Amino acid sequence: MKRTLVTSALPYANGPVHIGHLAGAYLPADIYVRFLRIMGEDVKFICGSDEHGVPITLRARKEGVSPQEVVDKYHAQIKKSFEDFGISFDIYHRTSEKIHHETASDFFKTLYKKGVFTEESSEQYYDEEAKMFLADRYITGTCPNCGNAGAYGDQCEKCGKSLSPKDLINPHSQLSGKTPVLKKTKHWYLPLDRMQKEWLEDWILSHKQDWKNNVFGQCKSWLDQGLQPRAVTRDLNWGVPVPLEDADGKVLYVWFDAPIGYISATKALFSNTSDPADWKKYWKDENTSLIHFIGKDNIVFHCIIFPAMLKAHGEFILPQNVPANEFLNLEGDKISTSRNWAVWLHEYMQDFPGKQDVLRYALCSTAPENKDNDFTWKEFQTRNNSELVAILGNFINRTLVLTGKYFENKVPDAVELNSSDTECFKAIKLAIENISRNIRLFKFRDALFELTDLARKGNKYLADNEPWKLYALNPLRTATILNISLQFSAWLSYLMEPFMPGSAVKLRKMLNLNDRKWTELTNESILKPGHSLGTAELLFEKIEDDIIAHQLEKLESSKNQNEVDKSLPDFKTSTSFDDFQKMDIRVGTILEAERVPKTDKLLKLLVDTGLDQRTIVSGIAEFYKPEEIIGKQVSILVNLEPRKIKGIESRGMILMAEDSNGKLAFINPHGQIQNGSVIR
Ligand code: B3M
Ligand code: ZN
Repeated sequence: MKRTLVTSALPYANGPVHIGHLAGAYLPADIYVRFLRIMGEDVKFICGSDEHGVPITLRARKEGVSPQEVVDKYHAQIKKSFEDFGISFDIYHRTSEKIHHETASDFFKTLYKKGVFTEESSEQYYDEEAKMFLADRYITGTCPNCGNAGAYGDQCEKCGKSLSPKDLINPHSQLSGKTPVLKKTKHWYLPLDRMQKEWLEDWILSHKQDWKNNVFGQCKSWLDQGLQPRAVTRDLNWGVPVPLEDADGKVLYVWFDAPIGYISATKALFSNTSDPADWKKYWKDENTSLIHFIGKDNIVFHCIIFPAMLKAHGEFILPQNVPANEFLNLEGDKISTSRNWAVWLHEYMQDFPGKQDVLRYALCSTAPENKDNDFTWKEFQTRNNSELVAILGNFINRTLVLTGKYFENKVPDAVELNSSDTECFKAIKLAIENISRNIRLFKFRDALFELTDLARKGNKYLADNEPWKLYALNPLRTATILNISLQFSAWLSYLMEPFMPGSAVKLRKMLNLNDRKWTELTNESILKPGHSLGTAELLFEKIEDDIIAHQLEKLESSKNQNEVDKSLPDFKTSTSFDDFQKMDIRVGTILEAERVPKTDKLLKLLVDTGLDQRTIVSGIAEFYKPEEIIGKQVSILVNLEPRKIKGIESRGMILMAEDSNGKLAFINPHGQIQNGSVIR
């Protein structure tokens, strides 16, 4: 029997889940898994909270609690919101569990003993009082570029300069306030450069046909730039300890341990069954298909790093597909946790109790499957009122009410089918094929369109035949029309299951139908004449304008009342207008972009300032890929003194906005404007 293991990205347990997460990694996976289950296939659906890494420790510092308290709080909230919404994981686990620490440690030890890792020592800042090495953001000092006293180890707030801790003048630790010392530290690296040459490039290229273009394209650009060795350990005290003698105070890099969380969660799933070793069938058997559902920002970890780890280990299968989605925006703006610009899943459940399927339908209909897309409350309302209520709900309701009215709520006989009747069965057969094919191709939008189109055909068939007018003249013909409309309804109740499971159950109750696998539905006429129906009720309800207006007000007000983020830097000392006037800031366009070799953070840009073209080195590589920023208009400080950075003369600075988690975003004009325009 076909076996499939499906995973969804493990959400960081440092905040709630929002609709962007659902659209990206959880809803498509749930649709896929529900479909495989209905097809009678062997599938397990794995997820859990990702509870390590600097974002967790930053959140803990911001909230003045321990990392464990942070993950306990958000793990519970995330787990509950998924359950309430109906994402049907077989297990929702967590990486702070012992079984995960053991699994990740064993995995690391296996690679270590096989000599997979390279080891490199380097000098890093160490806080002798706090007795710990300092992550970049835990070090502040004076910016060598502009003299700002509050610059961080990875970037200066004031001039936006990308820094490394050793660039800072008079550095001091954010933990103890003391001056840190440089101390030798060793880390272990995954030799992705060597693996690319040996097998990884060929393996990725072999997926050109079956992986989505957006996924394959991103992997190809990573390969073209040349993969670099990737550190798999960190000097942190929160995470999975590195299981080696000379590694105290070091933990596994969060992106090394987190994907192993899929394995440990599968182990946990089987730990209380009759054969706990059964988990191996899903990770070590070549007959299993491993499918990772993620957002596009996780592609490199699931298509390059995790497969490299699995292959190096030697006992595991590699992912068969990674159907990553692009990003979902909200009302024309990026969803942002720090700016509270999001529709939180737990809040949706409070505001729209029982309407999980409406959000599932809206998010699937507008899913960012191949490009970023936008969620608007207006479209949410339209999808509900014009499609779910006016087509699907209306058709079902009229069919059931008329059957109750004319045929004592029993399925009437179909006699002497004409061509319009037989066309209906052809439409049903075609819809089953198209929905199945599209789901297996991870084209959930297209699959859902087929479902809605089938309902539209049923609705048209009923409207064209007007049984409510016909009954007095020709009850036999009316019986046939309603019999066929009831077959439509019965098929819709099974075909909608992967997309809208709650409505499927509700409709089957009205039809007095039991749950069945699609493979058991061998006859086009599911409902036999004489079958008693249940009680008709509305499948969907109209959403009124005031409900939508309230959501828009709530969004706007939450953006304005954005929580005062204590980890944001304080305002700087006041400055004079004359000082400000000395800076010449222009709009410019990025013409070319490439990574600066052997650096993680730097991009070399060629920009058009309107008056000239010049090279600028910018510390944005962790947030932007070169190919995605070419042509973008940006704000540039053009009269900054030129500086040599990694041997490249950089003439000016791209101005960036940075949120409290250190994420960077361009400051660009709203709409195109002439290059060289002066920013005042
Ligand atoms: N915790 C979530 C993210 O990057 C990250 C996924 C881990 S999957 C193993 O949004
Ligand atoms: Zn500076």
